Amino acid sequence: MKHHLSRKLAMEHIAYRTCPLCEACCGLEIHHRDQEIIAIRGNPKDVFSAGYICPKGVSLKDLHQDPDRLRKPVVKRDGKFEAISWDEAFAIIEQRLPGLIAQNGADSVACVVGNPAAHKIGLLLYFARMARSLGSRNIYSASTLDQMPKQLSSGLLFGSWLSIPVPDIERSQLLVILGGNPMVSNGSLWTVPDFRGKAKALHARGGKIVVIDPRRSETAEIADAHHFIRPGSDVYLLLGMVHTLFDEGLVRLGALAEHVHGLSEVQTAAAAFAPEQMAGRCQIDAAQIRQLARDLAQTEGAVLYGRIGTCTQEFGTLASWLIDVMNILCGNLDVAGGAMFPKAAAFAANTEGKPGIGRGIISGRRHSRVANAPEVLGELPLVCLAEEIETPGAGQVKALITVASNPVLSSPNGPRLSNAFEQLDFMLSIDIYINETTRHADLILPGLSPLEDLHFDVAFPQFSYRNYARFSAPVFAADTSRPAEWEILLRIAAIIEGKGAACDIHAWENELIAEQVNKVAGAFAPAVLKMTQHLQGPERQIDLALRAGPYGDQFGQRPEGLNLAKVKAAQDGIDLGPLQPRLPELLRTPSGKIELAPAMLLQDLTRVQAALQQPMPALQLIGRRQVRSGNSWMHNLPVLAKGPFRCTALIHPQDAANAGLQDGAQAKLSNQQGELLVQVELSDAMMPGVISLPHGWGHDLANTQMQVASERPGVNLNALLSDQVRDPLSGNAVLSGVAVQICAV
Ligand SMILES: Nc1nc2c(c(=O)[nH]1)N[C@H]1C(S)=C(S)[C@@H](COP(=O)(O)OP(=O)(O)OC[C@H]3O[C@@H](n4cnc5c(=O)[nH]c(N)nc54)[C@H](O)[C@@H]3O)O[C@H]1N2
Ligand SMILES: Nc1nc2c(c(=O)[nH]1)N[C@H]1C(S)=C(S)[C@@H](COP(=O)(O)OP(=O)(O)OC[C@H]3O[C@@H](n4cnc5c(=O)[nH]c(N)nc54)[C@H](O)[C@@H]3O)O[C@H]1N2
Ligand code: SF4
Ligand SMILES: [Mo]
Repeated sequence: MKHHLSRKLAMEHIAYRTCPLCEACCGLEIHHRDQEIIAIRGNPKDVFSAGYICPKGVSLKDLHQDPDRLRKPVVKRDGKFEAISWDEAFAIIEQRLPGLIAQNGADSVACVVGNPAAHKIGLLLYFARMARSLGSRNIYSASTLDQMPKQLSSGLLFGSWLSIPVPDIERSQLLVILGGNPMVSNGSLWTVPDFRGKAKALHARGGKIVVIDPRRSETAEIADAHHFIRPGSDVYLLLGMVHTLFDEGLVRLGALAEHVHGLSEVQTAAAAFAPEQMAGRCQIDAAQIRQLARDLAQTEGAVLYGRIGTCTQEFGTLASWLIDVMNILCGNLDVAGGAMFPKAAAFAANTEGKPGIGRGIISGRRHSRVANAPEVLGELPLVCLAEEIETPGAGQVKALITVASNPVLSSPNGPRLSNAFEQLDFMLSIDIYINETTRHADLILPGLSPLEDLHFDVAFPQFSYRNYARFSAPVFAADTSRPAEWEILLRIAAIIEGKGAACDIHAWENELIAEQVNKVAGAFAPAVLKMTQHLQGPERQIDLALRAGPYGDQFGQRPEGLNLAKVKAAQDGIDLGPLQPRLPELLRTPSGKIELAPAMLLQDLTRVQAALQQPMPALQLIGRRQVRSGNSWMHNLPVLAKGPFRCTALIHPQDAANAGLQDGAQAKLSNQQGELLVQVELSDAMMPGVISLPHGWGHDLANTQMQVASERPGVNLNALLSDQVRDPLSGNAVLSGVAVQICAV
């Protein structure tokens, strides 16, 4: 009997769970026996990802079990971290933070939020809540290392920050990829699980893929054509293509004609940038530039997709803008097979308010104290953080809260940030590791394992190749003494607002929700609140957003519509169909038009004119993503860390020969910013004159607790990048195309 019972207890279960480790948002099966994970697989019945999984998805097991992952708050005493209780931890925050704010003002506390927050609803929604309570101008995030240029250009064109069109890949016949490598990254600002499978299907129906990249990337390997481009020069290529469309009479706005403002301004602006003048700058033949433009204009179902390579450069906002300009001028926006706008089931600004018109976006409402950099989307550029800590005077940053971010490795001039963090009066990190950044903290508060947390994607359904809704419940129950991350952030907010560390945050949250609902629901508010009162935290937010959303049950007025209970019940997700045309309904610009020629962008072209006169560096450095890696923090997971050493510098054999370097040699990679000792790997996939090194490495710093990662630390690419250059419009860092030298050691 006893034997029988234990076998029954140990039965294998399958839990369904969205992977939070990259933008592909794959639906996974977690096979487990009690607390033991037996296997992690792609869920073949998932309506969105249909069974796809990559090695990182499998690594969720290692992450869940990682002995280095923090389970308890740790406080630094005499230079060493010690585990403490949650009550003690919040008491420390209450002792330190409000006093600092009272003495030095809210701006003296900076917050940095990192990439994993985009994948965790508790962090995403409640970081915003905490930042609101704080009211500091010093809010920073990984967005200014990544996609801020695209958000700014989209905001200017379409009126909201996340109205970013994505390739309708299931119907495209020509996909041109500029500065993205979805075969490795699994897509970005484009949620497209199993890119390889979708590319295969595109080829099977006679379609073509063209990749433009300084490296013959893994995506270029499966493409029909690949063109090298000089790093940082996309703006020249794009201006040459836009010029060609006007020059050769290829502009056709189609159904968009009546919704576009500023066509003639764009024509006038592009006149000065003929492909014949641009070719030398981007190192793509003028004839090739013209042909690319013709192909995009003359193919039914063509789309130009640009990603991080086009953002992390000095002209990031211009390049991001020109990609949309190309799609619009070619008649490829908002049509099947072209660039289309998803319609998310919840949380999308472009489904809220009056359709077709809005307030648009504003930037520059505040400026950073030292560099006078404009605020964009409520943030300042992350490259400005170190100087804000170091520079004395009113408004100096004296305390820091990091939330799921590792800027010492992920931001330019990481070593300077590392030193600056040592000057802080107080540093609090909400993080799961003691790593290169959090080792500087006075206190670290760990979140739950993803498998102990619920999951609902807030942002990615706004960039998905298909519309869908999906929710994952926690796979494992968390230790009841541990708060979820939303509760951690809300409690910190309560402390900042003077409600005390012992505040009943659940009651407070009910008040906050009531305020929010009263504002939008008017007379219906009491009914809406009643319908959702059994839920709390993120679950209540999701239910409210789904019900009010474009497919929602409208709190009972459309009974067939979505709500949280229905989405929860669908373990494989709910398919909401292929992308549909959304113009002009999606627009939220004050004019109700697509603003094709925003003044801020036209003015910035003078900077391009000036740059045309600048010399071009002989050797430039770019980054590289890798399948078994996720920015800076997954190198501690054994299943990903195994295999060959990956933090190598790829260099073209000719450049290697010029520097007297052989495959596998150690070399000094340097510039005015610093120097790194790197292992060289010869590769004819590199454009001559370009070296590629992955980012997120350099795990050899003292006092971290990441055993596996520290065994093969690699080097920190960002030690060679300057924090003094950025795209001035978006504040985005320049991560690509930096001048370097290389020599043998
Ligand atoms: N040179 C160069 N630099 C780059 C890039 C590049 O291409 N080249 N890419 C940039 C880009 S696109 C990005 S997005 C940034 C990313 O840079 P960051 O935003 O700094 O993100 P990560 O490096 O992913 O570090 C994630 C942090 O979150 C913690 N963490 C992980 N999971 C959780 C969790 O569940 N809860 C909490 N609280 N913490 C967690 C990790 O321990 C780690 O400290 O890097 C940028 N840096
Ligand atoms: N396995 C894995 N997946 C990831 C991540 C990871 O670290 N590992 N990180 C995630 C994150 S945070 C993000 S933001 C996404 C990013 O997703 P992607 O944008 O697809 O990122 P990358 O793979 O870095 O691809 C950028 C490409 O641009 C090229 N490039 C570099 N400089 C230039 C340039 O100046 N012009 C042009 N045209 N091309 C250039 C590079 O050679 C590279 O092939 O990936 C996400 N997915
Ligand atoms: S592709 Fe991204 S979402 Fe899918 S399993 Fe891999 S890491 Fe997870
Ligand atoms: Mo990113």
